[in-house]
Parts: sequence; C-alpha cells; structure tokens
Amino acid sequence: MKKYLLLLFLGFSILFSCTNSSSEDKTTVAKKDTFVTDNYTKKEVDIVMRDGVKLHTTIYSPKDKSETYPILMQRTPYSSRPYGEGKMKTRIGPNQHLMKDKYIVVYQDVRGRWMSEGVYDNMRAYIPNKKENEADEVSDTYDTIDWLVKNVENNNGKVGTWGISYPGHYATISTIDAHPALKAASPQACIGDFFFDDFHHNGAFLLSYFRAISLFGTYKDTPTDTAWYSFPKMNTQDQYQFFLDKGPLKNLNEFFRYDKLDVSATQKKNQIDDFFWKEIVEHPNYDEVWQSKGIIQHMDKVPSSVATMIVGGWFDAEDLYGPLETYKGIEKQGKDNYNTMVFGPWDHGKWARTGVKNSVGNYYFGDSISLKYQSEVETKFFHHFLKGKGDKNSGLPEAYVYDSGKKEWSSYDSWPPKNVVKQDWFLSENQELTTDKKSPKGIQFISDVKRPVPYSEDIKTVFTPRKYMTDDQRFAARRPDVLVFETDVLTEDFTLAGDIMAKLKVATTGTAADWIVKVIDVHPSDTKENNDKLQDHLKMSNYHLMVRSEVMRGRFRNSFSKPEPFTPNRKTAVNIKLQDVFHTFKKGHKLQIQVQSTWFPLIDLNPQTYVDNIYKADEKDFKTQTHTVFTDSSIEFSVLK
Ligand code: PG9
Repeated sequence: MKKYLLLLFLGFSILFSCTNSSSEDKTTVAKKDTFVTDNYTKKEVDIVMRDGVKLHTTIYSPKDKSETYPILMQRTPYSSRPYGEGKMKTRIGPNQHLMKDKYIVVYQDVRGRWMSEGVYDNMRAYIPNKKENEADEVSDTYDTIDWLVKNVENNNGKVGTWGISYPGHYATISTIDAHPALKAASPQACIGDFFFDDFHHNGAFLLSYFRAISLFGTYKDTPTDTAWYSFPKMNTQDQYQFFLDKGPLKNLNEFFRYDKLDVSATQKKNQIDDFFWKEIVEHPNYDEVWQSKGIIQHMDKVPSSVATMIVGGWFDAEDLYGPLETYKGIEKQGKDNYNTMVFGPWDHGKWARTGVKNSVGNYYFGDSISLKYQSEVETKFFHHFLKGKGDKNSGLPEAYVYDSGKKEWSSYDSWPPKNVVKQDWFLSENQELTTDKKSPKGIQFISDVKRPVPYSEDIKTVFTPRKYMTDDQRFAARRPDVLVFETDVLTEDFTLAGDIMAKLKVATTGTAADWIVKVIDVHPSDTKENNDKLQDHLKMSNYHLMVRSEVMRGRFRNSFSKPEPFTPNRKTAVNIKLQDVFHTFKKGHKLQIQVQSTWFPLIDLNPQTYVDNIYKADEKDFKTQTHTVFTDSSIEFSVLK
C-alpha cells in the first residue's frame, strides 16, 4: 500500500510541478511579453528627407531617463507596424539581450513603402554624385540619422544599424557615405545584387519566387497602414505540376495584371501592371538596370569609422551571395576597417530565432546555436561599439564560422583561412570523383523539358525556397538525367573552406542549356543519428546532404550582359562558381557531385533552343535535347590544410 501511496504522491508532484512550471512559464512568458510596454515609450514621426519626401519613423525610447542611450535602427520595406498610439511591438531590436540592455530602437518604412511617402524602387540604385536635393537610400539614411541624433531625447550620439535580408540591404546602404554618428552596422543575409541573390542565380530566374513578386511590384501612391498588394492564387500545393502546366513564363503575365485599367482584350493579354515583374521580364540580361542596383560595387565607400559585422547562413537559399560578397567587398578596399563575418548552420535569418533546436529542414545541427550567437556575439558587437570602448579590441574574431560537417565553430583571422589550397577533382566515366585526370570521354543524358528534374520531393507551394538547401539528394541521384560522381569512402576528414569552381566541359544538341552542380555529403549507411526533424520517408542512413549547389544559365557562360547560344554538339567550357562553404566531409563519408540541366520549379525551364528573351519564349521553343558532360570537367575545391 505504501508503494502505491508513494507513486500517487510522485504522480501528483510531477503533475503539480509541470502545471506549476507551466503556470510559472505562463507568468514568465506574460512578463516577457509586456517588457517593451513596461520599459519603453513609443513615438511615430514623419522625418522630411532632403527632397521633401516624408519617411514614417517609429521610435522606441527607454522610460528610464537616468542615462543616455545609443540608437539602434532598422530601415525596412516590410513595415514598422504596429502603427498607432499605444500599440507596441512585443520584441524590439536585434535580440532580447539588447532589448533588455536598453537602447533607443528605431524602425523606418523606406521610401514608397507602407506609411512613408515617395515611390518605391527595388534595390534603388545608389547615386554617387547627387545633385542638390537629389535623394536615394543612402541620403535617406544619412538624413534620418542626422534628424535622430539632433532630435531624439537621451541619445548618446552613437548609432547602429541592423537588418536581415531586405532590411539587411538597407543596413549595408547605411555604411556608404555614412553619417559620422554611425559607429556599427550589421548587415545580415543582406541582398547584394538581384541578379545573383533571391530572384536570379547566374541569370536563371527563380520561378520559386513567383508568389513574392507582387509584394515588391504592386504600385501604391499614398501612405497606408494596411497591405495594398495581394498574392497570386495558385489553388494548388503541387507547384511542380502547376508551373509545368503553365508552360512558358509569359503565361504567368496574367497574374500580374490588375485589371484596374480599361484596356482592349488584346492589349490586356500582354499587359503587365506589376512594375517589378515588368522589370524582370524586360531585362533578362545583366544590363544597366540590374548593374546600377547592385550594391557590392560600392563597398569601397564604407568609411573606417563604421564597424561592420556581416552575418549569414551557410544554408541560406535567399541571400548567400550578398553577405559573402559584402564582407569580401569591404575587405577588398584594404582600408583599416573593422570588418568581420559570422556564418553559421542556418537558413534565411534563423540566427534571430529563439528556439533551442537548430535544424535546416531535415538536418539537425545542435541546440542553442542561435541563442549563443545572440548572447555571445551579436550583443557583444553592438555593446562594444555603441556603449563600450569602440576600439578594434572587441574580443570577437575576424571570421567566426561554423563547420557544418564537424558541427562546431572555428575562428580565423581571415576568410577564407590562409591555409587553404585549391585542388582539382575530375569527373570520371565510371561515376568516380577523382584527382586523376582521365582522357576525356562524353557522358550523355536526355534533358526532357516535359519531365524536368524536381528540386525537391516536397509537394508544397512555397513563398520563397528554403528547406531544399539541406535536402537529401537520393531522389535526384537515381534519375537518368542526373549525372553522379563520388569519391571512395573517405579514410580521413576532408575540409572545404571557401568557394568552389565547377569547370565543366559540355555539349548539347540544342543551342541553349542550364547547368546545375551540387556538392553532397554522403553519410555512412550505418548512421543511426535520426532526429525528430526528419520527414517520415527519410533516414540518416546514407543521407545525401546537399552542402552547396548552383546553376549557370549557359547563355551567360562568357558574360552576364552579352548572352550567347551554344553551337550544337560543340564541346564548350562552362564555369560555375558555387558560393563558399565551411564543411568537413568526415572519415567514413563520401563526397558526391551531381550534374543536371533542370531544377524545377526552383528555377524556370530553359527552352534549350536559344531565344533572345526566355520571358517571352513560346511553347514551340521548348525542346528536349541530349546533353553531354566530358570527363575532363573538374571541380576546384578550396581545401583546408
Ligand atoms: N531577400 C528576401 C526576399 C527578397 C525579395 C523577395 C522575397 C524575399 C527578404 O527580404 O527576406
């Protein structure tokens, strides 16, 4: 009897402790949710820019007026809501440590977005020598900071900027011709160039971004606190079939016509109202429009008075080119800038999340990786430069990078590390990946435009692609139109640290083709480390982890601005730069390369016959072709010695 009473007591105590802790949790959660309203006031002002346009700016100031505070600012196209007296965000700033440390936190709707006046332009081009009262995002940032430090009570005269993705781009903008009060900037997953980030990769259109277009291309002419755009209705979760059935890209124009204008049926057929889709359709090549918008070219205009910490995720499907090239661009100018980078095992913006478990799709990396980054890195960076000494001894490394194979952080005084050597591995006819160069043989496959290689096994219509970056690639490896090359089982660890250059030698029976290369970590079959993130049909046994992937639209092989057709059946060089990795292929694993020519609907279908503008191609232009990859093709790795 005593035993049962003890069990009963234990049962009640566990139940009580759970409810108690959950009620504690509830209290804690409730307390956390009112921290901003308990400790900050909010004010909304319209700051007048040099050309008279007013930008709506929301200012959260600590109630405690006993000290002065730095300003942390984010400029965004995604709104500074909630708008209106007494409506407050529950979280402010880059992370909760900084929120509790107390800063003046500012959010601004950029020109032409939400409650701000003006006309929006995607990645508005920087104007180096502005005329009197001529404005761009750089001058908007300068004018805003100037107003803030002169008008916001209790500021200590020091400003920091931060943002992820598009807001990350505006953080990069803040560093150009920076205001003297700007002391620290952290562009994170920052867009560098829309021809290599987000909407295009090396000229191929990211069809998987289809639903995001109208977010940035719907015109508005007055400030508004409610969304003025709407998303195309696909009425299906099977985006592969949807886009395959839709056929040529021009058949998507119907989704970007808002029928607000009374036009004739014929004109209606070709009319595009969405100004972003029109820009994409009318500018298929890397022309002046895209070039002028690219921000990397201006990284020589970042003064050494601004400390920069560029943050990115090794598995970021949206903006990987941007943060890497932003860091390298500032490094290249060679001035004595304090410029650092942090790259972790994250997909887009995941480092800002507060969940304990860190995974990308099916692949689990570990616990509290983001939380430690927030408390030990990001908070330290802003505290040092905005509240602390502000010298170069921040205690943070030049490059703080996570090895996605070993699943551990490393610090280097440069990126890539100095002890990296380039090493060529060749594709061989018996599907080997080897350092021995063999006599060139052609390996053929049929690239069928009616049955393109899926980029994912998931039946899911995405807003932007994310999860595929660590997806298992066995589904592709077992298709006849995906060429597979792999090493023997590794007898020792093999670490890649830096970019990868695929130097393909190819031919096609057609006059146009895309070339996709994937770098894959093949896990041992006896791996038992399954995790609860794994989709049911997957096991870690023999998991083919995609470490890096990239496409080159073949017409741009020699120039992104001057596209060229292929000559049928002529052996042609196509080089594809794959973005940096930091990954150890551990002993017992294999390194695999996959080569294919379709990747659907991550990217749009290449007609495989040369047309001037694929966005205007007709059904008849799309033809199945036979492609050839020659075995003097090689992959140049950056190997850590
Ligand atoms: N760079 C991301 C994005 C841009 C455009 C469309 C969709 C996503 C971002 O700002 O999150």
